[in-house]
Amino acid sequence: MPTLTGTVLLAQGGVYEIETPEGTVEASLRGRLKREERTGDKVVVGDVVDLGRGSGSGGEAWTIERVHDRRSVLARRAPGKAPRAKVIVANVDQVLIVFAAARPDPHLRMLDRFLVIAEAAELRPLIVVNKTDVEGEPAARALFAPYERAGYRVIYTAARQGVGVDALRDAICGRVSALARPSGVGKSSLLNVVQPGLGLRVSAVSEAVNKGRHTTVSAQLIPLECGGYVADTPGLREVGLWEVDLDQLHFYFPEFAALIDDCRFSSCTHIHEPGCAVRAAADSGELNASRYDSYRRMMLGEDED
Ligand SMILES: Nc1nc2c(ncn2[C@@H]2O[C@H](COP(=O)(O)OP(=O)(O)OP(=O)(O)O)[C@@H](O)[C@H]2O)c(=O)[nH]1
Ligand SMILES: [Mg+2]
Ligand SMILES: [Zn+2]
Repeated sequence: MPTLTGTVLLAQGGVYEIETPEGTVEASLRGRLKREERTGDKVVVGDVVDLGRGSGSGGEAWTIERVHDRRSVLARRAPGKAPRAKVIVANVDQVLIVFAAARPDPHLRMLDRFLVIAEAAELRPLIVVNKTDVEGEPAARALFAPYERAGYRVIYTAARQGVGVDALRDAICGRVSALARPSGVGKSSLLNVVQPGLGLRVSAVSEAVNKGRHTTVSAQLIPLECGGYVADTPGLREVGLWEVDLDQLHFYFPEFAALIDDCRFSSCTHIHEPGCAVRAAADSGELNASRYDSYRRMMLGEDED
């Protein structure tokens, strides 16, 4: 019965834009699926769906008949009293975390939070450091060295000069990458050089920073000519840490792994216990102090900003 299978690129006001082998089509939810919809995340960006022809107001129209099982999700907390997940993007392979080396200065606390969100969702994080031309690549590399030491892959780019673009292209082609980034880091500029012809609007940095919000309004999947998609989800900042089990938090800081077995207590939270190997390593400089501080703030709930 399904005549076409495709990937949801955009979901807005009950209309879904779907990329299919026959081009991009618009579809609505079939009546039955619509009635099942409770949380607004029955069909989200990134979903693979089967389409059928149904009768719409203007005659024949595409309707979404079935949603394929999701292999991964990024969810945020739904508004309301009871904690409930609202899926914002489905079928993500990796989280592409973009910061600028300068202008705006990287907010490392936010980077650490994005990394924990990715780790908790079991999605591979990839860090992109753009605008390395501003203060030079060595300065950028020094700033992000703790992340490379922790085992994360960091790609250094300068969108204006086209530096690092091949490495970025290799890392995102053929995969679904969810973007996590503050405003004004050069996301649109980078994607425009990764894929000439995309024509994303580039904003003046001062304007973006002053407004304090993203220029991109709704979640959307950007198809790459080389295969794969980039999911630009302005809501990723709101994904937050609500779903992260604090007992597990130390596992989401990979460079802690070699240390925690040496803590005196197996239940060590690495905050106040005597004989804590993690704190000792932070004190001696073996562990990056800023990373440890991020951990401590998340544990103590001091991380809201
Ligand atoms: N020096 C330098 N400036 C850059 C680079 N990439 C982007 N910019 C500038 O940074 C500003 C913001 O670039 P955008 O590409 O619009 O950034 P964005 O992350 O898409 O911004 P929003 O969508 O507003 O959040 C623009 O003035 C760009 O010209 C870079 O590699 N080096
Ligand atoms: Mg932009
Ligand atoms: Zn400890």
